[in-house]
Amino acid sequence: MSHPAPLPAGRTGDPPLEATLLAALRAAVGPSNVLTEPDARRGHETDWTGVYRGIARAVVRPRVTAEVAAVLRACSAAGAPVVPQGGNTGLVGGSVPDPSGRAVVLSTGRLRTLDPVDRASGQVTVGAGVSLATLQDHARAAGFEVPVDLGARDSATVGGMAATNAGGIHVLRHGTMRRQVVGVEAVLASGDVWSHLAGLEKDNTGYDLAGLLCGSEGTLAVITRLRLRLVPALPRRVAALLAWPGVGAMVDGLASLRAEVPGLEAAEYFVRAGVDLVRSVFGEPDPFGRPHPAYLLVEAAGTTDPTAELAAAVEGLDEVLDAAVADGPTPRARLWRLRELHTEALAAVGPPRKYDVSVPLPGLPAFVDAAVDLVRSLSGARPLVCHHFGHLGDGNVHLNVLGLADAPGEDVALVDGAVLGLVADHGGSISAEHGIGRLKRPWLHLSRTPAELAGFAALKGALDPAGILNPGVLLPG
Ligand code: FAD
Ligand code: 2HG
Ligand code: ZN
Repeated sequence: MSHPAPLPAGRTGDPPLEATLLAALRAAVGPSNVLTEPDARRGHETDWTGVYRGIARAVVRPRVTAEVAAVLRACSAAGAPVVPQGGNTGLVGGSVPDPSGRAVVLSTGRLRTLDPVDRASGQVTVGAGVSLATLQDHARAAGFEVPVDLGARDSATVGGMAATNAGGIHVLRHGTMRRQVVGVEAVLASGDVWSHLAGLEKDNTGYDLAGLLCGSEGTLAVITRLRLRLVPALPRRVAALLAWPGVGAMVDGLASLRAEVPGLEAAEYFVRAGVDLVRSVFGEPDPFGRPHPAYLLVEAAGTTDPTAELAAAVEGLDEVLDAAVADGPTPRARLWRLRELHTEALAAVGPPRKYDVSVPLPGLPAFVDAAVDLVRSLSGARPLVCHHFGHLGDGNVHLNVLGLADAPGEDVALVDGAVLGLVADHGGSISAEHGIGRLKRPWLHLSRTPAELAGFAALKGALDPAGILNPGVLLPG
């Protein structure tokens, strides 16, 4: 049996209340699923980037919805904050506790039910803790595909993806996670359960609670199950890496590709500095015999082979400097590694400061130039370097600034304010797909009006009046 860890300094602790809470949590999920030992908690206390580190009072691992409800009732009674956590791959610090040692981490890893795919509706009901990769295998075995895909697929959970309204590499074809969610089961701070999983395509019976929870980042309820839309698996696919003289040329070229290749599923961009970084960290081969300023990785899929259609469209693009076509799984995966390894390569030389932003597509080339110049101009004793890459079709740029890892908080805030202010000046959003979390919480006013923020506060107050669900995340303090 595990024993309660000693209270860390600064933890509020009326011992009888602490004992009551732990006893209630153990009664809710079984003693072996209440982790209080530091070694057992550790992996749940630090986020993927390693930047956000906290202390959990306990990590609880419920297996079914009723257990989640019992955990939330116990935490509500004790006034204990609750941090819902899925695969802990989030990139904005929203999935880990703060350093106070007061919060209980509710890990969804054991909520792993996987119903058979409903072939008639093309939908599936799935537990929040199921990883994307597991769901992909399940869907493919039935001839379907999960519409959302992203690099963290082996660990990211469907609950976390809904809670962050994840985007990824297929948004241009299928939209973000919110569009795939046709039903939800979730537990409120009170322990009350919302369950609306029929997945009716037509269901005009009031507020869209499933949609409300998408992007709520664990602040309104704990998602326990989801009814998700699938799409038919397309058997034929082709990828191509296209080299360009710059980002502006790529944006123009992408407009033609979208018009001429109806099966286009992905359009991801990166630039030479990113290729150099990925090659230096992972030893990947250079995709072409010579370096190029900018690269666009496109993929098309269909019931018939889309290669000829894609090749014809590429042929008509004047500004393409080089092209590599990959129509088998292995060469395609090789091209994708160049794009998907950016995050890990940056982590290896970082940690970087991450700015996941979106801007209107026509203004994207000017925006990235301005961002790179701005960051350079903010360099102090140590130079700041701004990498950028992203989901071009969605106007989604991932700016990653290196050189701020050990900088004082006020210097980091200065760069945050300048970069995110630039985004707002370009008519963009300060969070395209990763969410607000702790990272961007002070800057939410750049993308939301006071009236909208008042609406957020009203919703939060109605659903979680004591504010126990993920305090310090998303909502301005
Ligand atoms: P966590 O990190 O555990 O949690 C994220 C947030 O959701 C937290 O606020 C948490 O409290 C809340 N939450 C988690 N589960 C629940 C639940 N069941 N109920 C209520 N709240 C919950 N993101 C993209 O959008 N597109 C990408 O292309 C992409 N690529 C990535 C590549 C890499 C290599 C990495 C490391 C991350 C990437 N991400 C991407 C970010 C991340 O994978 C997504 O945000 C993902 O949706 C997080 O899922 P998770 O299960 O890990 O959630
Ligand atoms: C991606 O698109 C992810 O690869 C991560 O959203 C982006 O590392 C990043 O900034
Ligand atoms: Zn992304």
